[in-house]
Parts: sequence; C-alpha cells; structure tokens
Amino acid sequence: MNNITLTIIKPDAVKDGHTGAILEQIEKAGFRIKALKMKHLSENEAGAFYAVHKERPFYGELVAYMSSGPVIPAVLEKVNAVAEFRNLIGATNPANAEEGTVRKRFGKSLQSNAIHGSDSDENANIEAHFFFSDSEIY
Ligand code: 3AN
Repeated sequence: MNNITLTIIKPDAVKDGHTGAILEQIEKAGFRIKALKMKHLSENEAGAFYAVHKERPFYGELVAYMSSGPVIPAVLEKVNAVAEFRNLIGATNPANAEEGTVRKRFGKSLQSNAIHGSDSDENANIEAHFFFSDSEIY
C-alpha cells in the first residue's frame, strides 16, 4: 500500500464549474493534495494515458472526450488511498453510483463521469508520474 492515488477532474466537470466543489469534497474526506495542475491533453497524450483500454470498443470516444478540454489531475494522499478514493467517487456509471459520491453528484453519463481514480497502487504510481515529476509532488 503506497497511500497515494491519482485523480483527474474530467473535461465536463471542469467546464461546468464543479472543480471547487469536487476539490472541497476530496479534502473534506481526508485526502491531502500532494500535486495539482490544469492541463489540456492532446489526443496522443490521452491515448497514452488510457493505453490499457486500447482494445475496448469505447477507446476512440474516450480519447476524444478526455482531450476535448482542460482537465485537472492531482496526486492525493490518504491511508489506503486507492480503495478509499474509489469509495468516494462511486461506480463508473453515475447511474449506479451511491448517493453522495462524486460521480452521483457531478457525473452525466458512463463516459462523462466527472472524475478518474487509479485502480491499483501500481497504476497510481505510473499515473502520478504521467502528469507530475518528483519535484512537483509535495
Ligand atoms: P473506472 O474509471 O471506474 O476505473 P474504467 O477504468 O473501466 O472505469 O474505464 C475508464 C473510463 O472509460 C471510465 N471512467 C469511463 O469514462 C470510460 N468508460 C468505461 N466504460 C465505458 C463504456 N462502456 N462506454 C463509454 N465509456 C466508458
């Protein structure tokens, strides 16, 4: 357990002005922000980030969506961060997410589901370093 996770506030949630509310919910849930930035991913960068999903039918749409506007990636710290954060954000499909979760509050659809959370400690490290160098993580 490395106690960090990587989140991305996705393009729709940023565009719709939910960044402040989402960051507030994250901090109130006990996560410490170790790194934060705004970035507009190119299609190549979005494709590289989601390379694990390359064979999935929704890959092309996912890459187009994630490069459609600026996103806000952040490295977060909490004991058991990966699992705790996935509880906070809720199910991938907002329609199935529990009441009060970030995806229930701000997600619009399976694709535009407001926020990303790493799915393992290994991927949390890889994803954190996709967006941030060691000197940008505090
Ligand atoms: P999670 O983000 O909950 O770990 P993944 O890793 O299965 O879910 O999917 C990555 C992203 O791909 C999701 N956040 C969602 O935006 C998108 N996605 C997943 N399944 C579908 C689908 N069937 N159709 C369209 N987009 C999808």
